[in-house]
Amino acid sequence: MATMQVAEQLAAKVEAKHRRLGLSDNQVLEMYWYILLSRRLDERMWILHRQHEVAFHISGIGHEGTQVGAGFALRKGHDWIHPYYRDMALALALGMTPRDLMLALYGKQGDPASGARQMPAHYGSRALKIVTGSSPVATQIPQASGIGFAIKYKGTDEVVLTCFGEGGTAEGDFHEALNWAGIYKLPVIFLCENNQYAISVPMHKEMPVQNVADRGAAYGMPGVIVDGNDAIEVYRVIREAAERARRGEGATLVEAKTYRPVPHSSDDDDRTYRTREEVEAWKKKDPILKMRQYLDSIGLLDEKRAQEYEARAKEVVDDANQFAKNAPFPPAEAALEQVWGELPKQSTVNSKQ
Ligand SMILES: Cc1ncc(C[n+]2csc(CCOP(=O)(O)OP(=O)(O)O)c2C)c(N)n1
Ligand SMILES: [Mg+2]
Repeated sequence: MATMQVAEQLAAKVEAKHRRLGLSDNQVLEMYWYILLSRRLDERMWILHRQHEVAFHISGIGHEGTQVGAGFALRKGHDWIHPYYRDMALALALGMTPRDLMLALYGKQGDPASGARQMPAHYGSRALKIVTGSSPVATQIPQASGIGFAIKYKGTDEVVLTCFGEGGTAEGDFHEALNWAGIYKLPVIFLCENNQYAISVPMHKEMPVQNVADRGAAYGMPGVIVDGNDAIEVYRVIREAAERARRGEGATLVEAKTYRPVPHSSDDDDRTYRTREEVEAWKKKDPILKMRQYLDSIGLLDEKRAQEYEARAKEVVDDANQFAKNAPFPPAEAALEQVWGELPKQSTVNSKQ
């Protein structure tokens, strides 16, 4: 019986989906690591908010499969990323560190996204070509088309990925961005992380069509639907979109169907607009579970190894938490740096004036 199981596992491994897609065993385990790390970091951020350690948190819980799948399909520090506020796992997969993200959460000196000027979850790193966003929903989408235009103009082989929720597709910015990218065949991947809600508004009140992907046709680009809780599937779809963009065939709209099992933000109470049964049903399709089941089925992650991953994640999260907690706040005069070329005369913040 044991021999049978080993034989079955070996056969599954040979045909394992990630291998057929060109991902090594180490890479797929690394994907699991980032999904898990993001989840544990995110959970800690919720706790810190409830302990009044930090002022605000907006979470990527539930979206990690989509984001890590997408991140692995792109070239770190080479392709451009224009994320939105749920993209913590994407930021991690592309090279931002838990310390970076905790510094932003605490608003401490050294936050690479904005030098502690922005709210948390405005992910950004100049070195990694991650463009920090604005708070109004969907503004990053036409900016990503602009980056796509610049890439095409310069003739480089970069692509740009931008992410947004399905609620964001009701904004004019979304339609203008896709129209432009469609006309000029820009190397852009539009990734909609469809979690079924825009805060308390359910999808059927956000748009008159069944799928966000249906909207691609109106702008002359493919609209692809993917299970957003299946990181390997997302990897496949985003990689295809990136290859298409690099061949000069233009943009792709990808809709990753997923769910946000937690409230919209630290300031939301989701019990007012959806049932607990609905939330529990989605938790059964959680991206961590899905990846664990897959890795287990091909003999790559047994219980013991999974516990080692958990212990390592806790260590990394503890370290980032302590690091940011102990870090200094920026000096008051830093608030005006990189805002004006010349400080306004009436400025009282800068003691040198
Ligand atoms: C232009 C604009 N309108 C409204 C808001 C308030 N707001 C912040 S997030 C959000 C919901 C967006 O939903 P969706 O695009 O589906 O993304 P999700 O939060 O579900 O990931 C809203 C209405 C905003 N920030 N900007
Ligand atoms: Mg949404």
